[in-house]
Amino acid sequence: MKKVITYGTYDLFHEGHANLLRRAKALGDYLIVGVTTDNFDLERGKMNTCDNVMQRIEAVKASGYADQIIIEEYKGQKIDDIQRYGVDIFAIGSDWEGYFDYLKEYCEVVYLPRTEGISSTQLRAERPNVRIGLIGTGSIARRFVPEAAFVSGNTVTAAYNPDFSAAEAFCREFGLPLAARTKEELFAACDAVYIASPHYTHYDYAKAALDAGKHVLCETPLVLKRGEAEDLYARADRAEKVLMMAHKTAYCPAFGHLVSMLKSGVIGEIVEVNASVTTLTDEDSEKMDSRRFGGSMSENACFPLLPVFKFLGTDWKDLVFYSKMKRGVDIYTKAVFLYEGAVASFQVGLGAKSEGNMVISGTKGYAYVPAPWWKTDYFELRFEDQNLNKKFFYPFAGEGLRYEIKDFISTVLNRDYLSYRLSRKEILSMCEVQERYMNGERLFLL
Ligand code: C2G
Repeated sequence: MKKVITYGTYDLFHEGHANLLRRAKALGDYLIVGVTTDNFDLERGKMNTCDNVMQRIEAVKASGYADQIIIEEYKGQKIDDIQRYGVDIFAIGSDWEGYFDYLKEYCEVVYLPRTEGISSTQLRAERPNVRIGLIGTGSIARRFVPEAAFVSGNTVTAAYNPDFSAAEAFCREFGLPLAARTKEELFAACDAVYIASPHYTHYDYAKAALDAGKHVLCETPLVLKRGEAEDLYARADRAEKVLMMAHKTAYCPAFGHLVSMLKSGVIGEIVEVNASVTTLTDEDSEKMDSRRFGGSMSENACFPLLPVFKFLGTDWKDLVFYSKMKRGVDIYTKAVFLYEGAVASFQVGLGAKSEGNMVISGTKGYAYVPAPWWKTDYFELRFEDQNLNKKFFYPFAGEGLRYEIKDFISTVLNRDYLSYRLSRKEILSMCEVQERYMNGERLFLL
């Protein structure tokens, strides 16, 4: 019996895929089809698949050509599969011509003609598209536009800045069609906004956008008061629009895996979380301006608050802040949370530097995430018996914003899609911590 194997993503299964499978099957008697997992696609930079792995497997099955379906989850797996299943022929579309010649050592390699005029990319482009308007054209917006291009189902159509010339220059540089003169003009040109303006302006912009019926993706911190966040969520619910905080760590693959792994008990009961984020900043920067609610807490605290809440919850018993001030802003703050049976702390700084790592301690071992932990592709689990230590690697492509953008677009397009990476409760608690800090509750000055 001649065994043939072929691989693919098979997103939005189409005639080209069916032709390929038919031709592959005709090369032998038994066809094995490898379907890539969502994680493997993320790893090889495919951010734009619309169907998940189960839907893609179902589509291959429904074609009727596959005698066996397997999943492809790691680089180099093809060599293992060919040997494990005793494969005679590896077949793939001619768009890969030459690329898989290294498999000739293990079996025959056949490049089959590709069907012209149809592709998943083309089908994805015909699907509903979310038009995004940018509010604010600073450094984070500059990173957002190229990152959004990796995610299907969106187009950045316009940008607004109260300083119109800045918006114009930005649109020219990034090839955006419209520099809006007013918020209203921006709203008219988009379905969703990405708010990347200074944080003291977030509430007003988010409110205006939601009331205009736009979905909102807002940079951290969402707002600095719990009541304001509650009000924004009420508006989002009334308008049936998505309100999401753009917290890149919450959506990046490594952090998600770390959360699920530790929740499964691998380091035992968690007794302490400590994380630090310091970014030395020019004293004259807006981020250090007391009139604009600048400072280390408002700029950076949303990052370490994420692991604190993910691992210990939002039900803390006590919270104390220690701050070093300069010109009316905190240049360095340490916060300590007391929980039932655990403690958490974090350090944030704009005017003092510290090691930016994260350690989560448990009764059986600890997790260590090296600096900068908030955009990590790697973490370690460490134990008393060092032979048990393990290192884990996950993709963190580019600036890492593409992961949150992907979740935002999926949530907007598939209203039943539940983004579980960062809950409303956690976001409200982040705002509450900011508010307590601004009110000087349990704050000690150094
Ligand atoms: N294909 C085709 N004609 C098209 C489109 C795709 O013949 N118009 C073929 C591709 O050449 C490939 C298969 O259909 O053999 C699956 O294509 P994709 O889903 O795009 O998967 P791909 O990214 O090519 O992954 O490990 C995965 C493999 O490397 C292939």
